[in-house]
Amino acid sequence: VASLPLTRSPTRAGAEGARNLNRLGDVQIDRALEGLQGWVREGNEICKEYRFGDFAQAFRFLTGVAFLAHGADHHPEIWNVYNRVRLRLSTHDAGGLTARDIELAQAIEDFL
Ligand code: H2B
Repeated sequence: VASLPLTRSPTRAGAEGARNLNRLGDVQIDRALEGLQGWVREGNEICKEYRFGDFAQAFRFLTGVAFLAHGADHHPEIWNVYNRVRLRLSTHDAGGLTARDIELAQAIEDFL
């Protein structure tokens, strides 16, 4: 494919500079999830399933997620069938959940 027109947003947390790879504890994760509607914890990941009106809406959402992920240099596992989207987030470099996962999930919710 030709170059993607994805530009990095300098305002996005985690885009540049020192990377926080401190794993969050169970209590911190539970507290963070209270503010993230529909997100659930599954082991070392947080996940959410979205349902849209049709494929175009689902993929419009995913296109926005791609920009957010690229800007944050943090990338969800993405699953899509027609109007359904599932996102899973984990910090592979840390072997668990970190603030980067929570921040990207929050940015995705803000964009929704
Ligand atoms: N995304 C996710 N979800 N977890 C990571 O640990 C991660 C990432 N690491 N995106 C980043 C990229 C790292 O591998 C690169 C080198 O910045």
